[in-house]
Amino acid sequence: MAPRILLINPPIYDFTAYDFWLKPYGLLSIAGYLRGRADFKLFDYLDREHPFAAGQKKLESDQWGRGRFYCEQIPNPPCLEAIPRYFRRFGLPRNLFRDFLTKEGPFDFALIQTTMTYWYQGVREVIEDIRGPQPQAKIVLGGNYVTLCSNHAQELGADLLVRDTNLEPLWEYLGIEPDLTQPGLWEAYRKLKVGVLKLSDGCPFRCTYCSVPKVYGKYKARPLQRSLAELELLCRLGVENIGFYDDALLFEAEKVLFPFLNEIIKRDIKVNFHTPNALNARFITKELAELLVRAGFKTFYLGFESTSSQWQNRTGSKVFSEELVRGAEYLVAAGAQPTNITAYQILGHPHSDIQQLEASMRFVNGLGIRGMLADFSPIPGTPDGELCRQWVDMAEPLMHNKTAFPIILLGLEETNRLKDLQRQLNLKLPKPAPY
Ligand code: B12
Ligand code: SF4
Repeated sequence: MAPRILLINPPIYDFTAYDFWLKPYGLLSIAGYLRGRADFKLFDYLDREHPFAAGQKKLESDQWGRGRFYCEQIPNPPCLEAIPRYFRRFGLPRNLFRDFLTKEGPFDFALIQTTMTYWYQGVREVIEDIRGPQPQAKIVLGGNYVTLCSNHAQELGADLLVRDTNLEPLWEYLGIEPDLTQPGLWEAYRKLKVGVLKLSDGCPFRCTYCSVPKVYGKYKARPLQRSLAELELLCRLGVENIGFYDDALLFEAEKVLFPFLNEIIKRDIKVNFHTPNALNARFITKELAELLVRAGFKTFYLGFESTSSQWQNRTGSKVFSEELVRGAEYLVAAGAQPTNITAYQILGHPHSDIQQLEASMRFVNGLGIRGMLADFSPIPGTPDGELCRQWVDMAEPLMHNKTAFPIILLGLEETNRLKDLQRQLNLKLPKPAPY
């Protein structure tokens, strides 16, 4: 008999969380490789199409499929007590999962997605809730937290940790041969409006604040046919918006992205694409900008971080100011709405002294595009994360929290001032024209 496998995307414990095209893509990809070889059930605490969340006005999606999660306020964890922000549990209520287990169990395996390192409390909650009623279920953890904080993750009491991108230990443990040509198991959702795609793994840059180069090694394109099959599957399921999770979506575009976009246009696929994980403006050419817009890209997030050349050079030189200017110009000329183009800038980076953040914010605003402050999360094993040991206990993943770190480094007043300034600058931009 095929093994019964429970897939879980845990709730989030954090100060803030917003459904910015969030899907448990690693988990769904793995389940896809096992399609037809196991009996799957999915419980996604962050599924806003779940009947509990779907009817609630305040949880409704915006025009691109983003929206708020259901949440409950809870006390700050002791190590974050000094952070004057409300701490919350985001996601479906705990009793829904307990009822689900009673109704749908028993399971042979429970596979749990882990994402941000500082979100491990949700993973712990899920493990606790499975252990009681389902003692026979073997619990497997994989994803970012397990990879970056293996020692810490070991203490949560799972049966297997799948680190990095090597999935051999997982196939061996489950005793199933995967079919690596299969797309993600998106049909596990009963209703789906937002999907995710990834055309490549890794990144050719080595930014000092990022873990991607170390975890993924060399940049590698994924097979085009598999990506197209995944896109077709998402469209068949009724998806309207798709976010790309690539770290370097525009790298070697002529080999990877161009063929993909041309195929979308040829097949007349109508779906809105988004790039929450940031594009590199260096690679935006006139031709590429036009193709992106024609293929249906609607929102463009560009990784910029700072206008200071000293800061740029010190952190990996991924993009320079003139490249942002040119990239934004090409996108606008191709028909992208300026207010749907956003440049991310890090807030609370350990080299804030040379970042000239306020000048960078004004520079971005001067281009007529939106700015967004990306709160810095120190990541263990990265040069900048290691630097942060002087301010926080990096062995406690809660201290990697992106809301907390800028406040610890810059102070509450300065953090609030910069956030207010960003809001004011964005308000000065013209309102987007309706689509
Ligand atoms: C997509 C993404 C996002 C999305 C949201 C993702 C989500 N679902 O929550 C967005 C754009 C919103 C986002 C935001 C942020 N992110 Co982010 N993000 C990523 C990214 C690119 C992918 C994460 C992911 O979904 N992986 C799953 C899939 C896509 O990975 P995969 O390669 O197919 O998975 C393989 C293995 O890992 C394994 N696997 C994966 N999952 C599972 C599960 C199981 C059960 C098993 C067995 C195996 C397994 O199997 C796969 C096959 O090889 C990573 C970088 C990266 N490349 O990993 C950063 C990353 C996770 N983000 C990071 C950061 C810093 C942030 C921000 C703080 C940035 C900012 N300042 O705004 C915010 C925080 C948001 C918040 N609310 O706190 C850091 C981690 C920080 C941390 N402390 O953990 C990362 C690692 C990037 C980096 N700079 O190093 N992010
Ligand atoms: S370009 Fe982006 S993904 Fe690549 S190393 Fe820099 S921050 Fe990480």
